[in-house]
Amino acid sequence: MYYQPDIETASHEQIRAWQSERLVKQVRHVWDNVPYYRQKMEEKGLTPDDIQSVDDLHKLPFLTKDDLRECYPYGLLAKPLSECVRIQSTSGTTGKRVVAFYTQHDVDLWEDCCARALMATGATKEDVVQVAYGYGLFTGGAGMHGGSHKAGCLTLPMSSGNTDRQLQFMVDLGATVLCCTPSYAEYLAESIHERGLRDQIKLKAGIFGAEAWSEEMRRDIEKNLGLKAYDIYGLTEISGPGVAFECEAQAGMHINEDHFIAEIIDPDTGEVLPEGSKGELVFTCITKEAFPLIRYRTRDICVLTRKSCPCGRTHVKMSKPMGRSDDMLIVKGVNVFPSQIEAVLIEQGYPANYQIVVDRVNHSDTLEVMVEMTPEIFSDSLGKITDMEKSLVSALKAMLGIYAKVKLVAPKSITRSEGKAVRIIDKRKI
Ligand code: DLL
Repeated sequence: MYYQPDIETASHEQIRAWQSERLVKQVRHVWDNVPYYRQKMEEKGLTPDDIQSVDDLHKLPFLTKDDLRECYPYGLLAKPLSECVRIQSTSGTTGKRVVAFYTQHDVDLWEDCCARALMATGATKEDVVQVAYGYGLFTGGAGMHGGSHKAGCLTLPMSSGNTDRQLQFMVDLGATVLCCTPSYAEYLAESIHERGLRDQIKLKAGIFGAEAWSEEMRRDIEKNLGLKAYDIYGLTEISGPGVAFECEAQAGMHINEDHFIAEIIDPDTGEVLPEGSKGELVFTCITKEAFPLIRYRTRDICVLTRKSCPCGRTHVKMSKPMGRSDDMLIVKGVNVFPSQIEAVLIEQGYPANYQIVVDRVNHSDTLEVMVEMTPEIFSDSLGKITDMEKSLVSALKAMLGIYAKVKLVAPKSITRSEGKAVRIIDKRKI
């Protein structure tokens, strides 16, 4: 059983004791096996002996996406490759992807976390779980799939897309739990309504995450799909979905504190902030073997609380992420950095004067890139604009993995700003 009351309702003191013991071991493991992090510790004059408990965590250096890029692909690996059984991946800042490695033990603990998320919705082995997160390098499909197996549910490995097939299986096989992004859940709800299938749907719970969604969206989805909608949070670097998950109280996500230590820091100074402060979420993996990131800066802005939860779980809760301390956008569930778009433009010979417009049309995100031409490119472009745009579309697709509409515009037509360039216009209301 993956609802583990002895762990999930343990006292705060017990949790801290586990964390201290595991942290000390983990720091030693990383020191011994990851020369990059060892050097970072040495630069701060630290050795593993300086870390005796969670109280010493703040002394350790942070890791960021830049460190991941510098160490790509194997530089942060803490186990021999021969002991790894899986990679998952997500986009990085300038083209280099984030590649996370897992031993079998790591896959197991990740799936345990996802199983906990499922059990928190009341799922049992009588349930039919439709996993409509993408399968493949993205962690959504694989994580929830493994969690569903562990929880003993009948698992429908649908992956994302192919809405007709999703709905056919949902009806024919009587799916009771739906796992997908909240925007896809909205789209499915609309398709169900259009096809008049509402009476044939048996869904009772949905586990939606990987992107920001509002309470208003929650109410809409709950009403239109006739289910209770739960939030789930995670990131590839730390394992994937299931780092934190909502319980029946639907008021914040419990972080699996027996595996991850969470801190909130001031994104500008790096100073650790007291409970209840809004700041950047930082994670330390204390049980992972292959890719055990220490003090990893997620760039997600949120608040942590230890207020007691009616569900009885004692693990600290995080609020929904309220934004980011970097410029990452999530479009159709895919992480997109303006720097990736800029790199493509420069590589294709365009000046880096562009504007990204993100919108949500019919419950689906749209991405448009307006690219300013130089006077030379402009005078050369007569009759060739469509081809030039097409070639940028395919270069962007190769970089980002999703379609972006491209519009080439005349020199000096993108409004100049007096301060920082306005690169992103996000029209979605979240
Ligand atoms: O999105 C893992 C995941 C899959 C989580 C399925 C939940 C469900 P990445 O692609 O690495 O991993 O993106 C991680 O997505 O830093 C947040 O900015 C954002 N994010 C994830 N879950 C939520 C959520 C997966 N529930 C990045 N609410 C994170 C808001 C979320 N943002």
